[in-house]
Amino acid sequence: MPFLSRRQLLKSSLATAGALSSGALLAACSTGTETAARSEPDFELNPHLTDFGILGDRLTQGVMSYGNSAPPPVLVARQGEPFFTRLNNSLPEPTTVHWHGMRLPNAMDGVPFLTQPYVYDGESFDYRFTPPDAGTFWYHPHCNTLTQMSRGLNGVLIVKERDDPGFDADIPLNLRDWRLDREGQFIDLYDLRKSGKAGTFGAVKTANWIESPDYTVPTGGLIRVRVVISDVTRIYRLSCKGATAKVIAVDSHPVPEPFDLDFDSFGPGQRVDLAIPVPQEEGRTIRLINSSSSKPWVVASFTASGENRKRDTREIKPLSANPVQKPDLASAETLELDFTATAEQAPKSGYCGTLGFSFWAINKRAWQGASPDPMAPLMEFKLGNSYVLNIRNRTPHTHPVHLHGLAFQLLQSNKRPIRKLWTDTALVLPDETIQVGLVADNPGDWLLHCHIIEHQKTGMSAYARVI
Ligand SMILES: [Cu+2]
Repeated sequence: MPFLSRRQLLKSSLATAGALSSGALLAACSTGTETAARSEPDFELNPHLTDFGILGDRLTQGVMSYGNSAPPPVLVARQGEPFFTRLNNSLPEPTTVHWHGMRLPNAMDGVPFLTQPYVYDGESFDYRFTPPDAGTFWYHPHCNTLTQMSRGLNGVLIVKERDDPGFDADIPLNLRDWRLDREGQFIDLYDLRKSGKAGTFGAVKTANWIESPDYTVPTGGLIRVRVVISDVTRIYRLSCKGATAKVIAVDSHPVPEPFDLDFDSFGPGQRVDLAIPVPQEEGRTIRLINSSSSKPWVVASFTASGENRKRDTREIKPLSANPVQKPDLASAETLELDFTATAEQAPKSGYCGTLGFSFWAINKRAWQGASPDPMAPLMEFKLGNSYVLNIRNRTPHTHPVHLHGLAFQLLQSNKRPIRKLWTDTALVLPDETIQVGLVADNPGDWLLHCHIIEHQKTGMSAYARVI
């Protein structure tokens, strides 16, 4: 896999600094001031190669994890309080950390060549930001992404609300597949023919690196389950048996009125927070089920145990909204984004884990998402202005369309009724046009890409500049 040498990088990092808007640098500086007094990180992430028993005692070799152990740690931050994580790279290749869904200073966004240089083996990088929003987020590399994520580098980040919403248990579920053979060893991480279609799926399906784990939860309690779809390909269609699960947040943002989980679809990169009333009888089990493939399976289950907490389902209330600015639709400029297939071709330059082909494009441009000479931005937003984007999927496959650094609101679809939720990742169906609105309130260069990583890495990537 080709990577830039340090010498090549010196040239490109100057270009990166030039590409950053002065606003982005200002934002980065202000974060530094806020946290200047804090020299000790809240967390250290040490990406490294290890062996791990995903299939029990058949140790999988060449797994990547972030902690001193595996799976990657669940990081916890607090809304409105400085958060500081140090990345110490112990992999034999460069990496970075992207904080998915986080509205943060551009220099902390973790995209090589666009927002920061590579972090090589033996080097460290400090990520400092203050999360404005509470909710469920996640973190992953944006360098050699398909390999590093497929081998294990994707973890959950919880930003706690200022006021405790009062659940009896809080369970993160990191959902992902593994491309393993029966002996538990990695097979080819993708099949190029599938990259030009829905993407390549893994055979071993896990939650928190366990196949169908069962968690003990308080009898009669109210539990919060934070589902994170960290898989590189799979779209989930979730339902719950044994209890009525209420959706209380999607993609970190609380929903105005909790609604029943009813075979709702969530794509790679997306999160859904569920409030689930546990049965009042000890030993009863709740099952979270995925039905997006021909054979549905239990993603995870929860078994009631201990004294009856006798919580009332009417205690499930909307969470406090995050402080997101609503777009002014009357003054908003409308931009068109066409997601299409493209003529198959090899990219001009191949860095940072390119798959060596282009199959996809946004507005007729195919980009691998990371190269020493970034293409011009796909669109420029004026800082503080409102925009409407018509995201048009002209392909026969569903695409989870992710925008870094900014939250946007789903407005309408030409195919189906949709909830006007706030998000960072819109799941756009074949032949669907989803209209979204946003305020460009965060300066910098923000990546826009499909979160099916094979699509991202074969052309379905671009970036927006807020200046
Ligand atoms: Cu896609």
